[in-house]
Amino acid sequence: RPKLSGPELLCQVKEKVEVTTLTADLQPFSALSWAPLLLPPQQLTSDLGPYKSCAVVSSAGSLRNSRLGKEIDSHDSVLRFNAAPTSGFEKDVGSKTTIRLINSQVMASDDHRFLSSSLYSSGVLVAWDPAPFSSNLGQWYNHTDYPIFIQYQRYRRLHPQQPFYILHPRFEWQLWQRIQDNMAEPIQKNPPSSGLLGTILMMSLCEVVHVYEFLPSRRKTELCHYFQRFYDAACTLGAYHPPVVREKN
Ligand code: NCC
Repeated sequence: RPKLSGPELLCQVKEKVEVTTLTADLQPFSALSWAPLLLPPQQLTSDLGPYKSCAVVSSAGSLRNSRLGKEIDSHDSVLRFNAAPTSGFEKDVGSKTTIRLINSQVMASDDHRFLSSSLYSSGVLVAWDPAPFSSNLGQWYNHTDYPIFIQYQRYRRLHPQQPFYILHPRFEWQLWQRIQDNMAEPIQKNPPSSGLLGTILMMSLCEVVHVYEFLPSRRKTELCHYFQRFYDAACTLGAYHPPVVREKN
């Protein structure tokens, strides 16, 4: 099977992967009492951007002592992930947060205090849940990995003014398919990481996207996250999350 070069693969992703979010008119949501009130009427891509320049800030430990904060903040739009903080780390990661992409585990776990922590209250929120491959929205709705919809409803009622989108699982699996089609051997049906989802999301909103430390640079370290004293090379190389190795390759 012909392998695509990096630039060819990026062009193919842009052409074939559609960044879609849930809207109130979709089945089964249109028939649920809460959804028309709380889900956005429009797609994220019609509400946000276009931006000239964007930064995608991975949570990698190699951002620590990078002094990239000013450069990151000079972008028109900055995307961050999960519980990654800026407070106390401004020199290295900047302070601007335009979009925060969170997985459903963050929304559901008590440790993250998702409903009350101020970490989540600035910028636009975008959430995703690892939906089963080839399930329809109704099947996924009844069997989410973590209780994304319960937490979404709670959060929206507490913060009705903050824009908050949920990625359509079709986006996860279309992106997974691009990775699979570029590999010789079959890979596990696990959705891509937040890092890759966020990068492709920004490619649909921005003219230029700069991605910080998603691919290990000369700063590579065993420190897992820039904000925690936890060391494990597997964080960067992807041993916990097998598709991460593939998406980084
Ligand atoms: O660690 P995580 O990812 O929140 O990191 C966000 C994105 O940054 C990139 N990254 C991170 C660390 C590192 N050393 N190198 C990196 O390139 C990755 O692209 C990553 O996606 C996730 O993808 O959502 C993930 O979430 C965590 C965890 O759920 C949250 O941090 C909340 O605690 C997952 N960790 C575990 O389940 C233990 C992680 O596997 C994937």
